[in-house]
Amino acid sequence: MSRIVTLDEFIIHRQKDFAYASGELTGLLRDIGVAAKIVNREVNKAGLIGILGRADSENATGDEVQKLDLFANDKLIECLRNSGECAGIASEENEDFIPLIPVAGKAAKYVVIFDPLDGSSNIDVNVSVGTIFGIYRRVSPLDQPCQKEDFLQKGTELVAAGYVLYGTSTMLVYSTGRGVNGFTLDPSIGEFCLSHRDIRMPDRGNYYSVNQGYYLKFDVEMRRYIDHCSDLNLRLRYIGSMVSDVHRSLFQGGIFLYPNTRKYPHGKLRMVYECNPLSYIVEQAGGKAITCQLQRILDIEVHHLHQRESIAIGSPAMVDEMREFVARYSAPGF
Ligand code: P6P
Repeated sequence: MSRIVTLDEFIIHRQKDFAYASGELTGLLRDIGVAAKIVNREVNKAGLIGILGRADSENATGDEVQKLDLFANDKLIECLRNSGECAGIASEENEDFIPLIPVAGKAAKYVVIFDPLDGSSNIDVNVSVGTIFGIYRRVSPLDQPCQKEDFLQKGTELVAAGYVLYGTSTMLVYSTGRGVNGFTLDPSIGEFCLSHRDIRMPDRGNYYSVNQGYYLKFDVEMRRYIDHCSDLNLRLRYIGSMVSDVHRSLFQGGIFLYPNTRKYPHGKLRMVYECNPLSYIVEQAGGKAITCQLQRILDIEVHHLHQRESIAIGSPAMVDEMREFVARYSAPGF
């Protein structure tokens, strides 16, 4: 049996990958790990302590906010505020970004974006949800409060991204640009332990993931590709939590689609704290992530915090095949 490698130990060991690393990113990743453990504790007993149910509010993008969303948001902000390595935060739950006061006068180099609890409509029915995060190096002057442009960088500028999946077990999966590694929380010792080293996404899989209920609202080329998946007898799996559906594809192969519709002409999912961080991880694991208009997600210019985009993300051979369908059926005459 191989020895336990904790997340902290792994992060510190991997710091040597960065020639000029001085520990800030290491500290930030460890702080996010702590916040994940705190959120996990509440997610796992949400049904017991009355934090299920709606908080009677809507978030920045109009989704109904569940109490656990607010709890997760508050805990992540609290951990990052005290970190000393984070200059500011942008969250799905907050309309604008949140500049953080320097701790002990130290000018933090990084900003953090997150969706504190993705898929929160699943909370009340005990289906998996997740936290998605990304870390950018600031582009604004370090001796001033962070600015909006720090958060509107392209996905290619991410220095790290990851997610925590609160499922049958709690896993933290992250990348700092040198591959993807997964850590499973061992509640008996309260540590995330290395469980999936150097994750590689299968070239293709037997699953496709899309909200079939919107089928008639998709463009014809997307309907043709979805028909093709059905013709191949692929299995439809759709959890209603992007991080859960992408996590399955990461391990078993597959493709997740959220095409544009009349209700969401640019797609529903948010670039900053859903599409970019998950696309960063998927590409690091050998997968692909493009819009339904065939642009690479990570190359897209981001103009506002809650910018939406269509997405097709997953196994490279399946994303390539979807690209061919879109190119073929979106040509004039179809
Ligand atoms: P729909 C959750 O609200 C989310 O942002 C993603 O996690 C999920 O994949 C999608 O929206 C579900 O949206 O319209 O299918 O309910």
